[in-house]
Amino acid sequence: MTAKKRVLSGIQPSGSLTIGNYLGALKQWVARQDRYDCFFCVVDMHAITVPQNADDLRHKTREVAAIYLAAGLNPDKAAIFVQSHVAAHAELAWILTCMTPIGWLQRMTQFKDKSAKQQQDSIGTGLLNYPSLMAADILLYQAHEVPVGDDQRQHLELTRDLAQRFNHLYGETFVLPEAMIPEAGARIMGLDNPTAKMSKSDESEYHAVYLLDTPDVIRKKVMKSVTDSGRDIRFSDEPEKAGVNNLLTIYQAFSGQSREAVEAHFASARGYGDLKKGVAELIIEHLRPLQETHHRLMHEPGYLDRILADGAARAHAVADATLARVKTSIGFLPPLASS
Ligand code: ATP
Ligand code: LTN
Repeated sequence: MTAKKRVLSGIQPSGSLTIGNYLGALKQWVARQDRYDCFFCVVDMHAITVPQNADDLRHKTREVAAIYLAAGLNPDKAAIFVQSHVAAHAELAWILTCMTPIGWLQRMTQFKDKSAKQQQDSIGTGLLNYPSLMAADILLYQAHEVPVGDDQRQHLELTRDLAQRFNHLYGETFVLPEAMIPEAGARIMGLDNPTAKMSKSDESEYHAVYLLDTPDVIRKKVMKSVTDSGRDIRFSDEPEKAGVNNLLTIYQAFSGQSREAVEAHFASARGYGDLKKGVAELIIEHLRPLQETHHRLMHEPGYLDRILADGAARAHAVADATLARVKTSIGFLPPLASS
């Protein structure tokens, strides 16, 4: 029997998860859990690269873990854990930080976007170093595949470059990971501004559909979404059709249908109102079971915490072995066990 390939991915507990997080990442994770050896973490150490309130961070960390389960991840198959519970992430991140040229980090689109939103003198160094930590997350587990949305493509390239650099300097150590980006739903755009990526930390009221939004709120947000002044319901790259394209993409990704089938479905629609109604109802229908399970899990914190403890133990076993090899390779003196 050949060993299963490894998969690792994570989401930051930096806000409430959106349908972008679900379609770009979570849905692909669930689809892989039977065929791969999976590790999924709640990346709280990444979340603190921008300021977080301590109580909110604790709450969001549990909430995100509960959403992983509610979305269909099975803790008997996939290891589900919190990044900061496995110290090897911080240790390997430091080692990789020392090997990461600053220029690589300064070129990252996410760094440029997020640092532009902050006062120059309050940008934490962690925001710049973020990709070295992400590389550590992935390389510790020798992950072959990393299912993520389109915005993470650049970070995966950097991870591969770092792995190659390390392997070249110290001998074959790391598997070179590949980004797995879904065909539909890899880049869901903001409902209020279809030229910007939907993001969980955007504070505008009509920007994102959150996975835990009530049906009424979902209807309201989708009905208010920005479209154009026409009535042509088709997929399109034209900038003015970005809103309609985004709604059709959301429909396609949730329904699993082809583009042609989605366009055919809306061929007899009377206008964008019908399109919006169709999209809102499909989202509501898909999120209902997830919301019910999530609600139940948040009332069982003991159960959730046990799953996270078990996940961290499984993560430790793999991560600590990789870290030990790395430390030996680079020349760290192994400590003698105390007597
Ligand atoms: P933040 O706004 O806090 O930066 P985010 O919403 O961009 O957060 P992340 O935690 O950075 O979410 O991303 C988690 C996963 O969800 C990643 O794989 C990312 O590519 C994916 N993802 C995030 N937003 C979208 C989106 N709009 N469309 C598709 N995938 C997305
Ligand atoms: N940077 C990612 C979150 C993330 C991640 C990872 C994704 C942190 N570590 C490891 C995949 C693998 C983001 O979505 N902003």
